[in-house]
Amino acid sequence: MNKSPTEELFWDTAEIHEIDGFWYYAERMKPMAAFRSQFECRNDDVFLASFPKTGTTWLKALCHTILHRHDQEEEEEEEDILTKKNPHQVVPTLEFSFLLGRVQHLLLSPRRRLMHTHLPYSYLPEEVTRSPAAAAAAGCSKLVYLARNPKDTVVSMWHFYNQVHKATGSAGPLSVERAVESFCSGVMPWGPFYEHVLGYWEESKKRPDEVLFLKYEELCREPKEQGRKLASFLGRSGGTDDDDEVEKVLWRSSFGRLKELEVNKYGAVGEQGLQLSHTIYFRKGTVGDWKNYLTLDMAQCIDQVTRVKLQGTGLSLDDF
Ligand code: PAP
Repeated sequence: MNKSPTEELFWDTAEIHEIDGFWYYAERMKPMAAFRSQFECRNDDVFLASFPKTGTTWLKALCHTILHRHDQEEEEEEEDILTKKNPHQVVPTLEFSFLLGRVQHLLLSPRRRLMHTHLPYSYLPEEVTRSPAAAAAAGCSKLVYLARNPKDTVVSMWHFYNQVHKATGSAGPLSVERAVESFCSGVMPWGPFYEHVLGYWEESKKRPDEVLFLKYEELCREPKEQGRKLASFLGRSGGTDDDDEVEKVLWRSSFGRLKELEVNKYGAVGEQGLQLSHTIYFRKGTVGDWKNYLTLDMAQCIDQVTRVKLQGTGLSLDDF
């Protein structure tokens, strides 16, 4: 069967479709469209956005902890929901489950809502992306985007999908060369990567009070500064005297802690018979792991695409 130019097979397994320059899993298109047309925004909503494998799990844990740590006075360790649920269960990715009714409780919750999306900025519901003037008049939700070094993103993604394929038996392992090729071509779910990053980057420059752009590498390099910035953006503390508070948030959300929690060691996430161990979300959690997997040629090829795509945008390779 001939495929139209707007349909492809991602890594020989999953059907993906192109809409307005971005690629999406065919099976996700209905919930995505429902999210886009039916979602009703509240002024105090917090949206997290990220390209896959750029640190979503970390961002979810951080923001949940910042926003809800004080819901219970002197919350004890065992009352921390992250000890019982994986961050993806605590902060759902809306377009995955919008039609399944799984996010109803969140959408109806009287608490400040914390949600995530992998969708590009241009696909978000209009209610979320309304113009600064309209937002200023009506109040506006907040949006936090997390970006990551493209080479580390590719490597993380390569490990992830190979594990998914192993779990589903849908395909054998894919070579890292193929992963790099597909990343650079942009033909991948939620891709192209660079346009995804730039959509949020540009918006963060236009609306810095409502859109915060964070980098995984900066979070690793200067966690306290970045943690404080995030808390302050979300309207929770951020003064220079609350170091303890920031430390607690960082510790609760840290890779080392989350990876060792029972729920993440032995729990699984699943739908339609497929069970993926939560361990899949906690591999290494470091900066620069690409050096262990990419050849010099592959790295140079990604760097070259990165330079071209980021030219004149105010972002550069050195940012990551
Ligand atoms: P997703 O798109 O499937 O939600 P996402 O969480 O964005 O995945 O990315 C997973 C990466 O974040 C993994 O990177 P790695 O493959 O290079 O190791 C994972 O290890 C890393 N990660 C998960 N939790 C944390 C954390 N608390 N701190 C730092 N990195 C983390």
